[in-house]
Amino acid sequence: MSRLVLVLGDQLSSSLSALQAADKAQDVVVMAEAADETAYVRHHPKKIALIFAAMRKFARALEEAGWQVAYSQLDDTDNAGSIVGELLRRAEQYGAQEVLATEPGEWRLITALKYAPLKVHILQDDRFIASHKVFEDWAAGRKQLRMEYFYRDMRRETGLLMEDGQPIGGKWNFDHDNRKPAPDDIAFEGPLRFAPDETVEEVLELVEARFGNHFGAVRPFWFATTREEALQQLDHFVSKGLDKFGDYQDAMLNDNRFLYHGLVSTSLNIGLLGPLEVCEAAAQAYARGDAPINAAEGFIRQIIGWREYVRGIYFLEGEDYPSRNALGHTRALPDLYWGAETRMNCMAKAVEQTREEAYAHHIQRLMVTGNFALLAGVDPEEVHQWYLAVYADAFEWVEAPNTVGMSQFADGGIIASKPYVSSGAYINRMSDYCKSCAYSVSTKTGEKACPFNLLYWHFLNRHRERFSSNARMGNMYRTWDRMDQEHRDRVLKEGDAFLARLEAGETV
Ligand code: FAD
Ligand code: DLZ
Ligand code: SF4
Repeated sequence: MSRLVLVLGDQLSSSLSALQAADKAQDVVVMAEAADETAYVRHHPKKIALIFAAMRKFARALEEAGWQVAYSQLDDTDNAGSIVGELLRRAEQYGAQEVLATEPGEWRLITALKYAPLKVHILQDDRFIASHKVFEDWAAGRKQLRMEYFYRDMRRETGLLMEDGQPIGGKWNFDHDNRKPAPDDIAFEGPLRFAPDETVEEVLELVEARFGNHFGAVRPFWFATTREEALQQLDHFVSKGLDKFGDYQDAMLNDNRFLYHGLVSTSLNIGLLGPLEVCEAAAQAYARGDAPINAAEGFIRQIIGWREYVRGIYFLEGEDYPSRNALGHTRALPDLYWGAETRMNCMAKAVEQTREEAYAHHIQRLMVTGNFALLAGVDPEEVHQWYLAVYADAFEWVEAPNTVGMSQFADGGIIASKPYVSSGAYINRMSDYCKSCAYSVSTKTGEKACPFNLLYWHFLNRHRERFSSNARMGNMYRTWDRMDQEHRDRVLKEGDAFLARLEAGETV
């Protein structure tokens, strides 16, 4: 009797464990564009288009490789609208009773599969370097989890940038050499832009018709939607952009959205690329002398370090992780996150780019939109749902720990040892945003004062009890305490007034 083989929209890898465990001669692959999956948050239309286009092309590639594929398009009249609904429908159609599934990257879907009235075998997702067991063993008994130590184990495990058991260059981490402010000129032309073919065009029309009212522009659409395109994108970045990745990974510019970033997360996260091949490409560029160690090491650390680490935390911490709220923040997400007018140029730029590209790089996510939400005390679950909706690379296993943990400190310090908050000075140092802003970054109080300056101290003051004993934050509190009382009172009063205006929906 045939079994069903579930392939989700972010599982587009021919090495997928469910496919490996199946029998091409008799099992049926089930892939479904499911209304429920498009609706649990209001995904950016580009994200939906990316997933549907890549799913359709992957289904075709599976058929060409001899698989029988039962593919449901969103508008098919008999589409049941949910993953489990589609499995039940296909089970009846093919007389199947068992399902092979690779573990989804979201607790929501894992639970749905577990309770489905079918025998579902959930297999490990081995497209990652560290299995759940490896991560659990690593974490067991440690008082504090820190990515850096996990990363070193991953270097040893993969042998990436290692020589005779030691890190190449004599250090594990070259971050000290990275994080330079934005340069005047960017030599990298940015990512390759793939023109829509017939399949993509069909999907774009569907997405425009069904999700045109979601936040975000569906066109121009140029993401890689096949493994071949993803490999071209990777090769383009490694040969032309990687050399300066380390230097400028934290820089931000008004007129350059991609700087020296790889744009590989969309392909990695839907399975078109694997983490090891991406890292090996970077390690080879270093070996050839095409990229310095600070760039290759920095890039590889993001993937075998951060990417694996946040996944480990998501599964270790359990289902309630995305709704944690250690700081008790309750403010509603301000409308400016959905494009309402704002006078803060950094926020306007980050949101505008998010709307147009479904992409913002790490520092825009962390130190602009994330920083503002944290300083303003926005409910972290609302922040989480925003990030999950608006970025094309957002799947809960990677988005939630980055948002809830790293960016909002809502997990109480599991991912980050201190909150990522900064005043406007950091944004000014790393970008040219402040030069064209209605606020003045060097002004601390008054009408022109940069809101990040006011809210930074407001945040520290209102969370004093929790953070003043944090060794990494003592300096900040000492600086605050040295300011004269009158100034501090004024900052807090103006901070309150700013938050009241934000709450009232005024343009800030
Ligand atoms: P590059 O800057 O070129 O980096 C290379 C690769 O490293 C990325 O493709 C990505 O796979 C990996 N990487 C880098 N940083 C991280 C990280 N912190 N966690 C996991 N992988 C990382 N990344 C996602 O893939 N999906 C998300 O939903 C997501 N949400 C985020 C939310 C917040 C609040 C923050 C602060 C970060 C988030 N990140 C997320 C991490 C990071 O911003 C993106 O991975 C990166 O911007 C993707 O662009 P890129 O491919 O050009 O990356
Ligand atoms: C994000 C997403 C969207 C928008 N649509 C689909 C879909 O129609 N079918 C599907 O199989 N997967 C989709 N996904 C991805 C899932 O919602 C989910 O985030 C991942 O499978 C979790 O690993
Ligand atoms: Fe952002 Fe403040 Fe700079 Fe304006 S002055 S761009 S609000 S950091």
